[in-house]
Amino acid sequence: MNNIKACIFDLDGVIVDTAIYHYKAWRRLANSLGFDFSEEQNEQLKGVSRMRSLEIVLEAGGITKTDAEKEQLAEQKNAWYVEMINQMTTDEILPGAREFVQSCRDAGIKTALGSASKNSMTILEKLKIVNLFDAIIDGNKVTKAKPDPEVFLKGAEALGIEPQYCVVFEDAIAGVEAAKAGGMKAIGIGDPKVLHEADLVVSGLNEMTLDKL
Ligand code: B16
Ligand code: MG
Repeated sequence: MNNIKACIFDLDGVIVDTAIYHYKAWRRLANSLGFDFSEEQNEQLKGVSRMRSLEIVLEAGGITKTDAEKEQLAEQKNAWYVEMINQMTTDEILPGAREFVQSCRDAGIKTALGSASKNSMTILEKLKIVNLFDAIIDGNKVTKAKPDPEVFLKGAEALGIEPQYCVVFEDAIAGVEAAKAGGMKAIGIGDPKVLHEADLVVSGLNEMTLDKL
């Protein structure tokens, strides 16, 4: 992976783990509609956009809703989710995340956030790490969800670095695919068997060092 000039980080599952809060909010929504939603089913929602997540939850309950109803349900889930992330503290940054992003910056490598979440800014503020990123591209700035490369291409553009010099850190299969589709390198965070399309897989940013780039 020579010549890396920029690192683009996914948020949920890479810098912080908000999956538990997403799960609690989706489960509460499912319960309010009369069915349960398991932690196992929740796995399918990682890295997936809010509306697509809602569709998966409704499918699990065998429920159909109109578009207007879906908007309302997604809004309700988000309100519950936001209530929880507003309580987050700096302790919730994943091990090694702050240190690795900072080491990239110290080495002159540009850094960006590339997340599907429309709540990225709130989370970064709670963790007090807004300033770790030269560019922040989140769910409010993109129209196409991963595996479409839009979020990462916009990140590269904002940094002024061509895709071939960028590496993306991702915990979701769709995110690794998005990086590859954008002509970038991908480092998976998680299980190598799941993220087999990645150029390298580590268990967390605490395992990353600049010489692995
Ligand atoms: P929101 P990432 C993703 O974040 C989450 O993994 C996914 O579970 C969530 O549905 C999505 O953001 C949208 O989040 O409802 O807050 O806009 O992994 O792309 O950082
Ligand atoms: Mg993720």
